[in-house]
Amino acid sequence: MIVIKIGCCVLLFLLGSSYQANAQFNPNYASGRTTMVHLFEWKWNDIAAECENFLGPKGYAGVQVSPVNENIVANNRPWWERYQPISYLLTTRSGNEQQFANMVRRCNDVGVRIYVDVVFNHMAADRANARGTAGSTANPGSKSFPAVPYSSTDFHTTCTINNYNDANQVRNCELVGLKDLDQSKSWVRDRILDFLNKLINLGVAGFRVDAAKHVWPSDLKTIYNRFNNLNTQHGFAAGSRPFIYQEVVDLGGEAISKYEYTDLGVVTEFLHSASIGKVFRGGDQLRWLTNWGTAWGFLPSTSAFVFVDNHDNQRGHGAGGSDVLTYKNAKQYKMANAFMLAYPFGIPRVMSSFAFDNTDQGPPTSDGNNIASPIFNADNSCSGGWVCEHRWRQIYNMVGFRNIVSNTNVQNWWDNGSNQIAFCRDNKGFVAFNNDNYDLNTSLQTCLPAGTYCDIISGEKSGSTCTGKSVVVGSDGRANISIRQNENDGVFAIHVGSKL
Ligand code: AAO
Repeated sequence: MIVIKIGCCVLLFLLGSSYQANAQFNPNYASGRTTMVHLFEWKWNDIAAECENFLGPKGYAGVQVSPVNENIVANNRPWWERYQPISYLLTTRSGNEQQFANMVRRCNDVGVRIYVDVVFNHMAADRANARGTAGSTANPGSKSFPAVPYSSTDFHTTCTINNYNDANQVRNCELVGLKDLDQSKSWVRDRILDFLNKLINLGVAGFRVDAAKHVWPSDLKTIYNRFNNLNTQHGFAAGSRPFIYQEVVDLGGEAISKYEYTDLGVVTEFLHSASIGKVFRGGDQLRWLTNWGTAWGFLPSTSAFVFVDNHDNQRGHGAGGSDVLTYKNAKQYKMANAFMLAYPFGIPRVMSSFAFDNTDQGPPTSDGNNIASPIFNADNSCSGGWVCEHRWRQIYNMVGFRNIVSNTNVQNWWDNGSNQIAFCRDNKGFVAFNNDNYDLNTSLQTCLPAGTYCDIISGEKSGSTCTGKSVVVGSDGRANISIRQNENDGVFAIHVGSKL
């Protein structure tokens, strides 16, 4: 420990394990990148190609991949079978270990990091003749998972979570019947660490910790502190620690608080998802967004992992309720994503979905079992059952916007007293929104140098022309901004890179 005294104040610089714990807040993104995408249920080979063909070139920083370890095979192959582990073998419907390793290598090579959704709160729930995606068998009813191996002594005693006001119950009982591992046991910790350190050695940059709310923070701390450093052969600086973002649902009013986890890593901010959905659905006025952040009850920016929707709440699982916006409300969804990406708050994740009609429906398949690859259209969009929100111009161009304006501040906030707002990010970018049912058409301060700029929402720069709306910024930084109420998009955005 180094102690420095300055006048009245004593600053302590802690080295060693607590220094390492701090580094768990850093996503380890390649320089100049800011935003990850969840490629929900994609196959490893398809993600590798997507890193090279689209994500790298468009400036995405990383990919959250679906769980990588062996899961139970459930009838009709619902998406949620992947949250019922059978073993830590790296074989799922997304691919095998060799394909996973190859994906991590290829993505890192083009500056796109891989984050794994890791499920270690629990194993699979009761099921007769349980069989996994790598061919392992188990008997969840007797808590026997021989392919790890785990036996009944590795689990908490059987009880059901039905009261979220009882923290002991939430952490020691079974979430929807999933066999609840006891992470205070050294055998259990060692198996989890073998699994996670193997992923680190394969080159991943961090983890989404599934159901972290259901694990004791003290047990998580012990596990996190034993993570290996990131693999320097994948371009990480020596001593880099895995990025940790923990799934803790806290909309208020329950026994467990998100703040119990902020010392350990970043935490999912579900209030951000619920609030941004409410605003852009018209339940709150856009002008109130002027203090977006902790004033809304959110975690501090550096602790907050933010998203418009996730794989649960886009289909009514988990938390956020009917306020959550999804691809099914395309105009408002694009506006919410554009605001999340334009405003300097939190560590954002873009959702990329497959289309669904019911909440259990799994990803598109070729034969009812094997996951089908997305089909790419000439305009960058996907078909074959894949929505690919991350390939919507209005979203990927705002990822580019966030990269360009990073480390700048909000300036010149403007609103019309209702649902039209605009702001600058220093002199790097300008964005405007119209969620009123009448046109926005007025002169606004863009803070940008004089010139003609291409709106990256209605189109994009193509050589020396713009495929969408363009605008002339005068020598005073002002421009006439127009977003008509009947336009496809309620956003207008320009930045120093979109100058013609
Ligand atoms: C499936 C079947 C079940 C079956 C089970 C076992 O659907 O019927 O019993 O298998 O055979 C996913 C699916 C589950 C699926 C599971 C296993 O969503 O349907 O069960 O795989 O295959 C809680 C947890 C949170 C969890 C969320 C879904 O705290 O960790 O439930 N999310 C993660 C994953 C998720 C996964 C798992 C965990 C399990 O992202 O995909 O499950 O690995 C309150 C609490 C929340 C709680 C919700 C649950 O939320 O605060 O902590 O989330 O209840 O409903 C308002 C409140 C809000 C409240 C919410 C809902 O919004 O403000 O606080 O209402 O009541």
